[in-house]
Amino acid sequence: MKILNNVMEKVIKRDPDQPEFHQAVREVLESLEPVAERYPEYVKAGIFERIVEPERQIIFRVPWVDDNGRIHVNRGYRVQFNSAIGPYKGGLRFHPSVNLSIIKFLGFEQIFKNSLTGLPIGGAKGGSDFDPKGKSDGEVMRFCQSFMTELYRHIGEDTDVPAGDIGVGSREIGYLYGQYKRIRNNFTGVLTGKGLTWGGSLARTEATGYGLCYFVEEMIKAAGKSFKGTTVVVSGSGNVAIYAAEKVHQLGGEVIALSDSNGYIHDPDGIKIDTVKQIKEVERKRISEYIKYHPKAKYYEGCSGIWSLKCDIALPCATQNEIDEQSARKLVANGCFAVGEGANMPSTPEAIEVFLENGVMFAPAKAANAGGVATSALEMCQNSMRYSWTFEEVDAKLKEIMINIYKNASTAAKDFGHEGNLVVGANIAGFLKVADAMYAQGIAY
Ligand code: NDP
Ligand code: 2IT
Repeated sequence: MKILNNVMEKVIKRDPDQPEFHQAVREVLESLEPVAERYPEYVKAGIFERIVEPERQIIFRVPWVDDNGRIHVNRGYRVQFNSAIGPYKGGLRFHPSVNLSIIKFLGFEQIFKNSLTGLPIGGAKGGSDFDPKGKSDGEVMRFCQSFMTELYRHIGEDTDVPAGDIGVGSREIGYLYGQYKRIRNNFTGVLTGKGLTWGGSLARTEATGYGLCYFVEEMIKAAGKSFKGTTVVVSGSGNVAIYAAEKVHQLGGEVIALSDSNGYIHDPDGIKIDTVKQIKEVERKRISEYIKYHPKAKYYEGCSGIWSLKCDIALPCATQNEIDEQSARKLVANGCFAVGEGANMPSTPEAIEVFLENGVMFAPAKAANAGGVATSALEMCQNSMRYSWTFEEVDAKLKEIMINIYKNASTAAKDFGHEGNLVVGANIAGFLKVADAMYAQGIAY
């Protein structure tokens, strides 16, 4: 019998309606079986039971008024999952699909990801079922102000430091920060992803996408390969996707497709990143607009079709569970040799199984997309020093961090009998540091 089965059973019994959270916990617990065998003291100290239960969960009402004077009510969340190794840290997601299961899965993964960065940050996540799409700047601003009017009492530069995620970019961080500062009357690094003129870090915008490519580059280098001359498919067309695509180009690969929640574009001549930035970052329009600028490119409705395009490397950068078993099989059949997860949990467990069985090099999200939060931690560091580093300095630190994460995850995989399996390696390497800290800090009787 597996040692950790009963932990999983309790998680399901306690919250039977949280499938995404179960999915994230199951994967981690399965990876941690050899750790539970080697360290019975962690089992005895209840580390596994404790780590799957958030330290604190806050759910609150967010009322706001639209441009026509109508009142709307959304639900806000902040799940402060684990503070063993540093203040709670993790993004805010504004998307209509947001619920407690999704915020808990993201917060849980964040514990291990943040630990992997090597920097002193705990795990958290938050957000709302508010949909910024189609809203005016004024509406987004009033929503953010209302959201922060509750959130401010739960966060702080040494307590909990939120950032962006889906639907929360520099505009939203600006409105949230303005409201925090107004209420608290202090200028501190309480949020990351701030603008460059008010405490933001150079390279934070690019960090998740760039970091993903640095990680994948290191992973495929071990097999004697590189991005040079490869064909790459990137899903999504938001913050992570855009800067992953930009870095792929810089490293000599060709990105041929991007998507959004309506469909995908295929440009066999290579996606023109400047056009995508103009459409998505400046105009906030749909990715389908791309074909107006580049008529040789084609647009297809529906997002999953993007995985049937022939490519060498796939970088899912949109959302959870976007690659299922069928899509994974198509990628394998088309000769894809590496997958790097820019999004959080974009591959289903069945899809991961297909990749591993077929020898596809697989970079799991916790490790591969940790560059965003790592650079957030570098932003916190610069805020504390009241100083800022150059782009080159931050980018160099980011690259070093991603290479170290790869090394630590592959070493842990080998050490615990799963050589080459970075899913197991990242989960174990991330866990050990947090478990050690929880063990040392004891429990309150
Ligand atoms: P953005 O809001 O900037 O972009 C999200 C992209 O994904 C958009 O193209 C969006 O399309 C698409 N998308 C969102 N939801 C869905 C859905 N349900 N189905 C299909 N497509 C969807 O977010 P980010 O780029 O910041 O985040 C992307 C992923 O990366 C998320 O999983 C996030 O958790 C993860 N991540 C982000 C980090 C960061 O620093 N920003 C750090 C680490 C991970 P549309 O415009 O149509 O909604
Ligand atoms: O999923 C993630 O790691 C993020 N959205 C970034 C979190 C952060 O605090 O920068």
